[in-house]
Amino acid sequence: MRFANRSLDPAVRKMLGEANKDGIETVWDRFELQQPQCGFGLLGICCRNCIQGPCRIDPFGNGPQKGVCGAGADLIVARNLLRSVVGGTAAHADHAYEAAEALYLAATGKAPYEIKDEAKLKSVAAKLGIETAGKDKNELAREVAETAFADFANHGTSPMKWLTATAPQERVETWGKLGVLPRNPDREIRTAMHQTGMGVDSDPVNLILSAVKLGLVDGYGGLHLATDIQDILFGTPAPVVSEANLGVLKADHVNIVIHGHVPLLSEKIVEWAKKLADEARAAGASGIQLSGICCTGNEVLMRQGVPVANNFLAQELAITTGVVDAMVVDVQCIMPSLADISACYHTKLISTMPIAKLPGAQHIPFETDKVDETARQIVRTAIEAFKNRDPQKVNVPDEKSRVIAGFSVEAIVGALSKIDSEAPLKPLVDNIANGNVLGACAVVGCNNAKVIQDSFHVTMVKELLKNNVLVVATGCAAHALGKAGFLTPEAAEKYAGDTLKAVLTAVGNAAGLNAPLPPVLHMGSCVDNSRIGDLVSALAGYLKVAVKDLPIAASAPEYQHEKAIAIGTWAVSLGVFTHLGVVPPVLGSKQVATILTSEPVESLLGGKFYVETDPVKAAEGIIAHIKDKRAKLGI
Ligand code: BF8
Ligand code: SF4
Repeated sequence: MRFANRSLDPAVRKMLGEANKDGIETVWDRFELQQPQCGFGLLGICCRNCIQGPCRIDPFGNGPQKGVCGAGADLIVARNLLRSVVGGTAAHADHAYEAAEALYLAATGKAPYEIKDEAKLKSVAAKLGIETAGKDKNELAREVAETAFADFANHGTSPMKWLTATAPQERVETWGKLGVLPRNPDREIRTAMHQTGMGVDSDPVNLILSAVKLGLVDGYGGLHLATDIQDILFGTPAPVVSEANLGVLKADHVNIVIHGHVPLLSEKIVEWAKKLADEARAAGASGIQLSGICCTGNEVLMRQGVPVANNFLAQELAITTGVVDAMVVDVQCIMPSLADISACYHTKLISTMPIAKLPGAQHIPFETDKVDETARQIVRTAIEAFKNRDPQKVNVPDEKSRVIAGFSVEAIVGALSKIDSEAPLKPLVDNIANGNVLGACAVVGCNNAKVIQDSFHVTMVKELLKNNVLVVATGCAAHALGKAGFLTPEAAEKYAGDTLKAVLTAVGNAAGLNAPLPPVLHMGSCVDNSRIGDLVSALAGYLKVAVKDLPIAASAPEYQHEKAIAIGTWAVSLGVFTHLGVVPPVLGSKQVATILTSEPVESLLGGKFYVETDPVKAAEGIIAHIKDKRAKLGI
């Protein structure tokens, strides 16, 4: 089939054929034009940190081995790595801060959000040591928001409260001994930028330790803070049935595609799309169809059941269906090319955030206190645009798959408690101990133009399931697996090994589904990797072992973003064996590559990176690791 070298997704291949005919350039065309990509960059041995450069180290040893200042390959690679982790961490910490600010404004009556999940509010407050008795939800929410602000304004030496309140005690002690406990997200980000500047730190090992520290900022000051606060504001997800792939777009509806990461505006768009359905009908549409791309898509899928249009690599192709009346973007993973593509259609591309403007887009600013007006204006703009559709350009592929999403830790524990209400984790742990479930793997992260879209996710997950490894997923990986049909009870029948299937069936029946649980549990957006961290921390706590001793792994098979590097660094720091399916730009330094993937980092942190670019071999490596951990536990 045409474009088999670009995507596994049949809808994407079809749309690529159409785009090609119409002369529309996509991410894959630009990727081809970039070949061959710079070898120095791929190895991580190019430095632009001062204006005496750029300096490049000759990887073959014949040419220069030092930059102008004397920096060698190990130093340059370590500095570049730390800057990537800083970039990813800054994105997540900024997202989390915005959520905290919205919670504060909601709690003090200055923003029109209702605090939806009082149970989560109380549990977050309790873990932070905030007295909950006798306080109304707004008072408590204000105190929780102020605790988040206090972490960002911590000028003392104590570590971030969100971290010490959330991470397993054993980890806090380990990180304390290594001297990597972060104090204040902003301060650590600032210090790491300083540390990596020209003529500051020359020690690659010290730089890698700082990367660990920034990984912890990412995990607790970014991911965890964001998830906790978004759950408080918008509700903790519970299982929800929806659909995924471009076929969710409806030719007779006003289509609004929500794209980006922060759900503060998109939650309101969901609300206003319902309120303004009559206006859409008055404009000649049958209604308003919302759908999501990237992690904002995951957020509204998990909580509202909004279907998913596609994942990262296919964002441009959504517009080429000719039925997207508005694509609304907030921050992160938004291709600048969307402006060029939407200009070929009637689609209104709407930017909303002050730090994410796109020339050619209409900017409708998101302001927390006026979010209702913003959301209403956006929905009305889409309805107006619907009238300008060109019927000649309408081409919606049929493909879509049913998905079950919404597996927060609370939802998973809820399902398990139907089997054992006293000790909900016991059935899972017992089935791991007796080998019915060999182990678990978190499959997370992006698409990357270097990998056939979704193919690594799908091939590797098939192997894992066949070998009775339970899979949890987030981010664009979850979209990929959803499109390919893995988020359904039928997938348990089709892909899971016999013993895993029996466990999924027993839990599904006990939970009242009358069907197996899906063998891949969709746990949310990329910030919701915090949920996976919580689940493994709870399992370790129940078993009274460290996370590093569990028969589990993580994998980012098709990652592209700096955020994924930051999340991976946190996962390794938590003690998780973390597979990468795309080679990170560190091979120019034997020292750095060795530290990250072998004994030194494993003995200090318990986790390590594992790089394997073949999906079947990657699954084998993950399974071997899980078996090794089982043997060490004596199970
Ligand atoms: O935060 S998985 S491509 S959308 S970075 Fe981006 Fe990667 Fe998708 Fe979500 Ni995560
Ligand atoms: Fe070159 Fe050193 Fe400047 Fe980097 S910091 S660009 S290696 S002189």
